Amino acid sequence: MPKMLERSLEELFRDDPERADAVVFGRRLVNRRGLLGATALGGVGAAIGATIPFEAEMPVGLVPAALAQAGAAPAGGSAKRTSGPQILDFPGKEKGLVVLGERPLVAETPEHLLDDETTPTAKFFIRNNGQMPEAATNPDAWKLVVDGEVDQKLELTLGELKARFSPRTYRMVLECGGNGRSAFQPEARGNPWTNGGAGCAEWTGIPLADVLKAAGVKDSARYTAHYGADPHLSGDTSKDSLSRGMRLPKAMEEHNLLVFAMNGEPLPNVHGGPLRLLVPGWPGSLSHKWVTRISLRDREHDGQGMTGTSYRVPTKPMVPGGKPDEKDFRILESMPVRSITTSPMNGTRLPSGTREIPVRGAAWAGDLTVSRVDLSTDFGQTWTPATLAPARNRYDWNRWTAKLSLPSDGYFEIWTRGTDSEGRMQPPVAAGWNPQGYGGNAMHRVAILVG
Ligand SMILES: Nc1nc2c(c(=O)[nH]1)N[C@H]1C(S)=C(S)[C@@H](COP(=O)(O)O)O[C@H]1N2
Ligand SMILES: [Mo]
Repeated sequence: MPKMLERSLEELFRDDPERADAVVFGRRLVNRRGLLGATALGGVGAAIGATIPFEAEMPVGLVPAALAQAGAAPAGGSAKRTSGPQILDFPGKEKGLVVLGERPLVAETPEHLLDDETTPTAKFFIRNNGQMPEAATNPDAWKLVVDGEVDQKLELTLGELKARFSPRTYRMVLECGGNGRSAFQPEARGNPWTNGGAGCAEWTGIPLADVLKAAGVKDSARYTAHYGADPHLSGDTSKDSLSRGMRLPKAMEEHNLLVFAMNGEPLPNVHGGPLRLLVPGWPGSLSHKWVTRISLRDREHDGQGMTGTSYRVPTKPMVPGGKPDEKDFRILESMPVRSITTSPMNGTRLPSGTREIPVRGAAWAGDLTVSRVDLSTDFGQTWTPATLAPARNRYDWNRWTAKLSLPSDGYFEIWTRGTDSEGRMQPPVAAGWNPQGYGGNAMHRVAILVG
């Protein structure tokens, strides 16, 4: 259908969901509530071009996934966007990543490109806050300083790090704190990620804890502070483009690595090479790229990205779109559970008569583990469990598979819902609105058309 109509429907759903529902699902409203004539814009047929076998189960006000995410178009109805998605053109990156911002460079991986067991570097999302530094000509000469609340300040080159400590390799999810943001209504401030601000690669590096222990962690140490070589966007050398930190107990976990290789290759510049931190489970912003200094502090860090509403979420529900009271905010730590369908792709058309469909995807849950993934094709009335492949190590994702049956031809949505090891499930819509849209983990919905 034409882009203009998609846009206006999206806007209508946002501004007046009841009326939008009446426009798109006019026929259902006639049957159930007698509100509208059956001719309202031709109802379902005009909007989607198919019957909806489970139309009666469709929640009022739901934007059909086929309209909200038509093709590879980003979800969330960002009114700023008038044309289709901008596809990233960057050396070493596959075509298909979607640019969310050019300065600084930010690009996400649409869900269907996260279909590999291990996310190839060519498909891995990019998130910069500042300017990208020049690629290092002599990686082993890269310098890291460890100072602050330590017995002995350390200054190590990457070469020395590799020689002095034993590297580990883990497959771990790296996820931006704002992943899922585009599902918030009203729109939250920041890059409008769908679910593509995440990837799961094999990271090789030196455990941060080993290096901190070598420096000698003082009793007074409470928090880390991370610094890197990327200049602030403004060029102002007195400002950091980012400087975040974490509580000491998290910092001492064995999976935090000072990474120098990604998927078996030297860490590329765009991902923070030659040296970055990888702190799994918590917002990606802790995984400092081009890392030059890690300082231990005797109090919560107050660097760029630690204050105000940055990487913070409300401790009590706030009115969506309302004014934040910063005293009711806490630092976002573990990321929430998320499951994505990586095949079929949103908008897939299947031959008439298809009654069974293989579905696969991935799920992860911050510091926790995934206890189950369930799928629905009838707008959440009934659920089918997926089979989870085991995680290789802590912080790995679980790949999952399922077979779903379809009762007839028509328009369906595949909904996937992850449950974490504490029993928390993904909500159908983004819950817990906050000004910068963190923690949005609405269920992933994929539209398919049979026939
Ligand atoms: N030095 C530095 N490190 C950084 C950033 C940055 O802008 N500068 N962005 C952070 C954010 S917000 C995320 S989500 C991840 C993204 O890592 P990637 O670009 O390798 O995917 O890097 C983090 N590390
Ligand atoms: Mo991020």
